[in-house]
Parts: sequence; C-alpha cells; structure tokens
Amino acid sequence: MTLDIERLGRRAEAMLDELAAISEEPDRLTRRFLTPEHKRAAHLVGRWMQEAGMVAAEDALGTVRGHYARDGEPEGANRVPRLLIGSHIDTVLNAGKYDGMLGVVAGILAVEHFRDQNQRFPFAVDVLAFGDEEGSRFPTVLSSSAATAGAFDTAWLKGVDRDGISLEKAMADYGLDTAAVGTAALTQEEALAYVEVHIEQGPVLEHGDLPLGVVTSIAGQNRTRVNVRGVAGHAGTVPMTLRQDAYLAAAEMALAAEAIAKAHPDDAMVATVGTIKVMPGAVNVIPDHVEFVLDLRAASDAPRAKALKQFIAKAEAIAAARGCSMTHDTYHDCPTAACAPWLQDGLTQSLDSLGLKAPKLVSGAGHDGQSMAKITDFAMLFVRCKGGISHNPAEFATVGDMGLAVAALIKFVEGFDPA
Ligand code: HGY
Ligand code: MN
Ligand code: MN
Ligand code: MN
Repeated sequence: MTLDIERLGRRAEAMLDELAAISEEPDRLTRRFLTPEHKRAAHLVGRWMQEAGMVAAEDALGTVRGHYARDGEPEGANRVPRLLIGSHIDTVLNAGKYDGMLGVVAGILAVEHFRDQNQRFPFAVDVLAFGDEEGSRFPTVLSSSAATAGAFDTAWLKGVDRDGISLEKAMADYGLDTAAVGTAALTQEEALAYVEVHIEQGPVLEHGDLPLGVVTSIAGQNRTRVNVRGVAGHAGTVPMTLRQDAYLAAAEMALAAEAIAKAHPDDAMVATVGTIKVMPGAVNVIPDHVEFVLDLRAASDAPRAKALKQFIAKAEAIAAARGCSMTHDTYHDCPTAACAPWLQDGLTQSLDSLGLKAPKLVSGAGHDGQSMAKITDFAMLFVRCKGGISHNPAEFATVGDMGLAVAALIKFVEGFDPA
C-alpha cells in the first residue's frame, strides 16, 4: 500500500510539539536526565507506545520500552528476539525539538502503521526512548543505552550534577532501583539489530538537496574535565606580571585545543569547550580555580588519542608558565562506531523503494548507537535539517522529510531479515 507521507510527517510534527512543551525552563527547551520533566516526557511517550499497539514499560535506567510482539508471540514471553528502534528524549540546554525525539516518534509511528495494517513479523519490534544520551546533567554520556547494552559502569552512580545531586540519588528520587541496573541489559540473542532515525545535525544533506542519508559510522569522542588552580587576588592591586590567573591559563588551554584540532582537517577533528566554571566568581577577584570540559572528536580514533595527549602536555606547560597547576580526567571516551554494512544495505533498499537516493555520510555527532554497538549491529538514517543547525532552538526538519523518514523506517522493517 502507498504510504501517506504528508500525514506521517504531520503526525510526527504534532508529537514533537507536544514533547517540546515539556521543559525545565519556561522560555526554552531543556529536559535533562531524571528530572520531573524527563518523567513527564517518558509518561507521554509510554502512552503513545500503548496507543500504537505496544506494551510499554520503563527499565531500571528509566528508558521507556515499547514492545510490539512478533507473529504468534505467546502472552508474557520474554527474551524474544527483537529489532530495536530508538533514540533519546533528553536534550541539551536550550535545545531544538528534533534531536533525539524524532527517532522515538518515528519508531512509534512505524509500529502504529504495522498495527493498523495488522502486520506482524517473525521478530518482535521494540521502540526505545533513552533518557541520558546528551550527558547534559551528570558526567556520564549514553548511560541509559549503555545499561541496555549491559555496559553500565556503577562508578557513574557517584557522578554529581551542577547542584551536587548524585546520579544515585536522582535515580532513587525518580523511583528507580540502583541495585537493579543490571536488569536493563538485553542479551545478544534478544537484540537482532538497532536502527535509529536522527536529524543529520550537519549541512551535507541540505547541501546535496537530499531528504535522507545512510550513516556509515559515528565519530569517536572524548570528554576531559580540566581543573586549573591559580592564586586569587585583588583585581585592582595585583600587577599583571605577578598574577597566577587560573582563568587566563584556561583560556590559553582552550586556544591550544583549537590549534590542535585545526592542525587535523583531514581527520575532521573538532575541539570544543562548552562548559566552564570560573571561581570564586566575583568581578573583582582574580580567579584561582577554573573547571572546564574539553569535547574532542575525530573521524578515527588514533589521531584523536594522540591529539588528547598533545593537549594535556600543552596544558601542563601553560599552567607551569603561569604559576598555575592543572589536573585532568577523561570521564568519557567512546570509540568510532561503524554501522553494519548489511543494515546500511537494508536502509539503502528502503530508500530505493521510495525512489530516493541513498547518500552515505559519517556522523560527527555521537548517538546511542555507540552504546548499542556493544551488543548488536546498528545503523542510522539521517534526516536533512535546515542549515545543519542543531543543539539550538533554530533546529528544523520539514514535515515532508520527516514523513519520508517514517516511510523509510517502515520499509526497512518490512524488509528486515535477521537471518
Ligand atoms: O554530543 C553529541 O554528539 C550528541 O549530541 N550527544
Ligand atoms: Mn541526538
Ligand atoms: Mn506496511
Ligand atoms: Mn544532541
């Protein structure tokens, strides 16, 4: 049957608008892991899953899982092999409404189509709404999909957010049992494959005037927290030559990171300092303590590891030259993850069946597929986004492109053969 692309796209748009209204902040979209707003969004997604014909449940990390039974699946069967479709419902600060949420909504709309068509498959289909992909609250990244892949590190429970609340306490407050984290893990037998629909968050598809693309790999990334210590002093009395200004040392380190990344254009290397705390934080006090996080990425892992070593050596030299000291810890290091060729072929065939080209592209952004790669093969379908803008309220995808993405996902599942 022909799919109503416009209707699918409009449905997606309406669901994204409903989700975008659930925010920690009145004037912009921010929804961090395990906040009351996360719970409200999780309940809404769980309700949509039920309405689409799935059994919805929440796992030990708060991931909402919708289960669409396979053909002839006995009531209450567990460990059923399933195709996993998912993405995340947490956001960065001042986020757009598509990053993550589109992949969850696309999965729900695809299953709703199967239910309406009375379509069942020889495998189950699970739609997963992960709650901690961005790492915008705790010093963890991809923690909920890591738990699904059986790779949750209990040391993460001790990490604290900007208010000093630990992940452990936040999970308890959310109603989760931290001792049950292991129950979130799927077995390899259960996880047939993982596929994610996501906005590209870059300009390639728009530049090529293409609505959808097939991802070949996700660039590896590391996040390194750097603490710089200097000497506090009076802003009016300490001569510039006698200062041990932790902020200026940190600023020079950030510029050093920029120079290192710029020296690796062929590795698509990027370096970003997106968070910085300047202490004690008074206008007229020379900062004696600065904490910042360096986000470093590249298309392959060796140059990224080498660049991090280079940065640390440079940062230590800058600290010494300024009479400061520095400590560093890399709390997230995620290798480049390759999308499985057989799943890329499946997505390419689904685009072909819609008369669409299937361009291949690398993802500079990280995704839950990097966790899921630990337990199963994964692939991603990218959706064109306006100006390649993301992590920004100006993020935008058209109804038409979103409708095509849902249609391509439907075709992919219908053609999926895990054998
Ligand atoms: O940071 C990333 O690449 C992703 O948006 N979490
Ligand atoms: Mn995302
Ligand atoms: Mn169909
Ligand atoms: Mn993101």
